[in-house]
This record gives sequence, structure tokens and C-alpha cells, in this order.
Amino acid sequence: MHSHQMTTKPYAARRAALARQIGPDGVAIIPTAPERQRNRDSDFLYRHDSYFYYLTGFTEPNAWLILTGQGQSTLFCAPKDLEREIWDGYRLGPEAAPASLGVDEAFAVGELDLRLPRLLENKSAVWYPFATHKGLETRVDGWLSAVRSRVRFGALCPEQQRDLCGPLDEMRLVKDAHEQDVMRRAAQISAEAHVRAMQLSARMLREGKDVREYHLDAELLHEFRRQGSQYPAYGSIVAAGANACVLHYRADTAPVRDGELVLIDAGCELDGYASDITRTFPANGRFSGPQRALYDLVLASQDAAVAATRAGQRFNDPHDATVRVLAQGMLDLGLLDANQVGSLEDVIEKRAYFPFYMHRTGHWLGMDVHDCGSYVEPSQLGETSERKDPLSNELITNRPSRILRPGMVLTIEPGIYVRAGEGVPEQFHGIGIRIEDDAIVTESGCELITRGVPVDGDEIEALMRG
Ligand SMILES: [Mn+2]
Repeated sequence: MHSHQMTTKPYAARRAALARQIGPDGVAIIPTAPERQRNRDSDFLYRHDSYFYYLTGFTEPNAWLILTGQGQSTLFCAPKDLEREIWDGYRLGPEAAPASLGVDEAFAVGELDLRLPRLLENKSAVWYPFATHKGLETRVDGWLSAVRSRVRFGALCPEQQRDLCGPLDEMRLVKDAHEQDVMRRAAQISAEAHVRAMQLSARMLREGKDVREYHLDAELLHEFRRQGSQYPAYGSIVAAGANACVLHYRADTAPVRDGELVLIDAGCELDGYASDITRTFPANGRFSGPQRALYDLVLASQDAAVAATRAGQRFNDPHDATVRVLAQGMLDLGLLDANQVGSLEDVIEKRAYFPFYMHRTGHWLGMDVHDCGSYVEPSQLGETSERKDPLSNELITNRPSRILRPGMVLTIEPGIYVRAGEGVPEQFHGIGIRIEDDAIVTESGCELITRGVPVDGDEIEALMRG
């Protein structure tokens, strides 16, 4: 896709860092993703494996990276085949791979079974991603038994199998300069796509047209592709009116009505990296009073979360900050009745806000939209405490949540979802709002990389005016 023009430096640096972690007697096996059939002889659009791409920058299917703890890298890839390339497209091929990708050597993927046992010989541990590739364990078994059949000639067979996800997830959690740069560009493209979708909605309504969710979805896609993004990073949510209260709603055929809100949760993937933006805006470009009251509450809760996002804070801190602001707002706006639920502290303690705010305030973001990386602090794994969940009565084991470090990237996405129901003020019925931005953690705070599309209510109205 873009391997011919890429720099090999960041990938070589990551391979070297991983080699150090698996140790001189280790060897790692990293396959890319398989092609997947959609129906009959059509495949789904191909997407490489994120771990594999992280270490190679290579986007072709049918490829494997073998990395020794001494830093020797071997790539197996599809061989040049002019006839196949006429049908399926260009292949890099093993002859060109070392110069193009910076690996030490490369072979045709058909030689994998022949060569792999030799690469595993005399190593003490074989590393590969556990529970990630169907059938990989069985293939490793086969290669190990091939090594074992040679032990009487003096070969040593690895005695340990280790999960490569451990060290790789930790590495991927902190984004290097190259990754941050790609993520900033992905975020900017997505922001511009959101601006266009907002403007299209207002314009079509002004022109008296029949606006559907798919019109706005098409506008997003157009801008993603126009700016070189390969595809959406996840299924775009374009939810008109009360559809916004369905958390995993997808862009469908529902009409976008004058007077209602539209919630769009969509982001492009650029060169392997995701962006993830949610904006909620009035379809016609003007908030009603109740819409604006809830909108400003969610925005205030996001401000609080942003203020709680910096190196040294914990992953849960932005969520706790969000909940405090949202819970107070629910009391103030009459969504919660203090006579029934008690004080702010009671609302937080008993999770009484849950019917209107039922998800977490963020997640790691990277190559995968819900990116890898542990949410608990590795240095405090043993510090457990137990509490009873006030809603389910389940006993939950808590561990201290992750301490944020510069270069970690997370989303900050509070929301409020008001379904019609008894005791719920009617003016808020069917309103669903979420505001989501992507943040790179810095020493002193965080860098919001998605503010190319505004969040302020007045600014959104201004950009939607004709
Ligand atoms: Mn998200």
C-alpha cells in the first residue's frame, strides 16, 4: 500500500527493542492477518495484523516475521509471480524485501515449514502472540517437533513458549514520534470529515431535501478517502434523533429531521493508525434549549476529564472527573431527583447516574481503535482491593489503574443518553449526546489532536450557518 515509499527506521528500532526484551536465547514468530472470505470468491478488504505491521511496516498478506533475540530478522512473504500479480496486484517479493523493509533476509512464504525449525534450533524460548491467530499454536507444535527430531544430531529444542503480546502491548501503549505524527494526521482528516458532515446536514435541510443518515456517512467516507485514508477505522455511527441512545448504532436509512440532534462517531484509519471522534450537533444548525443544556453539561464533563489527563495521573482519573460533573448536572437538571437518590456523593457511590451514562470515558487508541495495553498499573498488580458493585452486587477485584505516561494516546468521550421513561423530564426524551476527542498524554497535560472540528456549541452553530 505504501511500503515502497516508507522509511524503515522506526520499524528497525522497534524490532531491536523487542529483541532486547525476548533475550538473546529467544525467538519470536509474528504472522500477519489472513485474508478473509466475504462470500464465494470475494474477500473482505484486506487489513494487515497490527503487531506485524508495527514491526515491519509491510501491508501484504501471506507474510511472517521471525525475529531472534540477537536482533536477526527474517521475513517470509509471497514470491514474485507475474501471472498472480496481474490478478491480485503487485508483490514486493523476497528479493526486494531486505532493501525495502530493512530486514536481514527474506524467503518465499512456501519455505516457512522448511526453514522455521532451523530458526528455532538452539533457542530456549519461542515467543508468539497467544490467542490471536487461529491455528498458530498447532503450527508452532509442528515446528517444535521438527526441531525435536533433530536433537540426536545435537540440536537443542526451545523449552518455553511465551506470549509475545505481553512485551508488544507494552511497547505499543507508548507511541513513538513516528506514530504520533501519523495519528495527528489521521485525526485532522477525521476532524475535517466531521465538519463537512455537519455542514451538509444543515445545507440539505435548508434546501428542503430529504436527509438520511447515509448521506452524512457518505460525506465522511468521501473526505476520508479524498485525503488518502485507506478506510474507516471502525463502523461509522451516524445516529439521528433518538437513535443516538443506541450505543452501537450504525449509519442507516433513518431520516435526519429538522429540530433533532445527530450523533456521529467516526474516524478514519491512516497508514495503519486509527482516529476516533464523536460530535453531536443540531441537524439544522441550531440547538434547542434542552438540547443545549445537556450538550453543555457533557462538554463541561469533558473539560474536567481533559484537565485530569496528564502524565502521573491514572487512567481512571478522567472518568472519575467526568462522572462527578455529569452526576451533579443530572441533579441540577432534574434527571435525578435528590429526594430519591440523595446527595452527589450518594449518586456517585451508588452509581445512580448509570441509566444515563453507562460507558467508560475512554480507551487506548492506536493501530487498533480499542488499542492494546493493560489498564492496570503493572508495578502494582498485587495491590488488590475488593468492593461490591452497587448495581449488580457482584464482588469486584480492583487493581490500581494505569499511571499515564507521555506518549500514551487515549480517547476522552463522556456522554449522556436519555431514553423516554417515567420520572424523566419530557424535554430531554430521546436526546443522546457524546463528545469524543483523542489525546496524546504529555508531561504537563495532554494534546487534543482532534480539535480541527470544534466542540463549543456556539462554534458548531457558526460553522453550520450558510
Ligand atoms: Mn471511542
